[in-house]
Amino acid sequence: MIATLKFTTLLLAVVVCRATQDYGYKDVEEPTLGDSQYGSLWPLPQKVQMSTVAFKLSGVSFQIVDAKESSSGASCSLLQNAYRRYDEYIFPISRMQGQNKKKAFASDVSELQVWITSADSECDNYPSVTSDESYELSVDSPVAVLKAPKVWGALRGRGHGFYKSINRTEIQDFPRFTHRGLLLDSSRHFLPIKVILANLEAMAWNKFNVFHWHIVDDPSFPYMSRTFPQLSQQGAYHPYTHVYTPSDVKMIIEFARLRGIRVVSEFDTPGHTQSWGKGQKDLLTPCYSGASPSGSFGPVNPILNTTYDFMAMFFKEVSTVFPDAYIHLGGDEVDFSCWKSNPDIQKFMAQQGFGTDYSKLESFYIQRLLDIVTTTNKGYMIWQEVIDNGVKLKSNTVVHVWMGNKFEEELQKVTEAGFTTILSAPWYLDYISYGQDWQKYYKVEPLSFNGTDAQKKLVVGGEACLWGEYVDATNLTPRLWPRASAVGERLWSDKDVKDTNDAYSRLIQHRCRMVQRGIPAEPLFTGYCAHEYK
Ligand code: CP6
Repeated sequence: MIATLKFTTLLLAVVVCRATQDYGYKDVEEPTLGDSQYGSLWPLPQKVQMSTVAFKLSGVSFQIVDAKESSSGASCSLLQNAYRRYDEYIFPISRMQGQNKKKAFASDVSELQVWITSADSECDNYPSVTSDESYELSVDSPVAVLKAPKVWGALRGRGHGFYKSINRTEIQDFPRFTHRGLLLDSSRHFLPIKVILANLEAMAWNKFNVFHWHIVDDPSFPYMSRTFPQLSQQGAYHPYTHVYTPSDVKMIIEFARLRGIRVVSEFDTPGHTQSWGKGQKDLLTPCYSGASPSGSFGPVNPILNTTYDFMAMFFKEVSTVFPDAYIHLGGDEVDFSCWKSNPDIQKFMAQQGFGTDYSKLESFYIQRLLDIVTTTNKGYMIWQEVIDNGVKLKSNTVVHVWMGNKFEEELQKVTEAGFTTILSAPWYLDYISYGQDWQKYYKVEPLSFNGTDAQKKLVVGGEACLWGEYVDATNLTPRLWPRASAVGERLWSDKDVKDTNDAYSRLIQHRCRMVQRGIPAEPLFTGYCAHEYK
């Protein structure tokens, strides 16, 4: 799998990139480039002590091993898998070709010992909201030690500066926010599995831990359902090539698990469902033009019992296919015009005493859907409109704040009502502009709203979103990276880590590292990467 990630087979010893400091004139705001005392660390750990004493990793003998005291070892395929990945990143092809037969020097780091300290390493679990991702890394000669209570921390600790040369370092690290997500949209354009996997890998390098899979939407339905195969047969862009089969989905979930990443699927209703209607008769509301049906369809039809029968069966399947404790149920951007045009809906509104308030009808639908999903023992996430419309929610519901205007007020409101929340409003990476917009994402402070400490604790993180209207396999990866890295550091590192000049220096190097490892991350500005050669 990793082999497919390597478009580059570059082999230079140093991983330091420098941009030229003399730009002539500046037409964009430009941070000044100096060397960060933290080298290329990204995202910045909570606590770092780095000395100027540098060690080499001894080429032949360097290895990652289980510490003797570790509660997890050879039988933990998650760890062994991670060792192999990092070994390949550090020594791209020299090992395979049997080169690098140099003898180890006394000053070398010859071993990284990985020590899982808690009795239950959670090796075979899925990552969850409560997973402990903390770790301590001590780099010394001749051995470096990575200590973590659980395997999740060990995964986060790798990826740090294990390059061919490394300073003596002590790191104690843990995330500021527990939910650090990335939304990808596989409906506006089909995203090949390869692209999804490559970006899961890049997510892990940036310490993201949630893949929010906005899998279906209006334009296409690529999820292959066992219970309702006609949904993708009729609703996908292509019934065989542009679908995710059950085994594809399994593979993506396992690939993510091995990197400590949760997969939260979103099946957005009652809006954004045009593609569902192709394979499921009577699911959508027929729109009327005057007294007769116009032939077009609106949101899910909330007044038919068959709708709820379908949803119960569908979400029962989804709850078994996706192991995560949460399902994202959408609930955003419901267009009322079709409901308003339909005489049966009008009659139902009158019977229920909803008057002409269609948000009451929307709430009626969502309420029933939530009750259905509750019977599958899953928690749910929903877009902010659902709470704005006054739907009653289970106390463990995660409210997803996405509307750009006044997100601080929304966070205040949602947390005042006692709900857990995550933020996306400032992080739409599908929007592009000239210049260094990563700084704009970087400068966001999620807790800048008015609220008590208890309210602030309810903000568990955020998600960078890459909506797919203008994105497919050709441009997804460079559009995401390194811009999403800015969000990654904001969600992982301490709130006081906000020096954009220091970030700029580290991010340039981090971006070069991603490029060297085969992720075509776009440049931040003029400059070059040291691993480039003619
Ligand atoms: N698709 C879906 C989208 C958006 C939403 N839902 C969206 C639209 C505009 C902005 C941000 C997001 N493209 N299904 C809303 C959550 Cl600015």
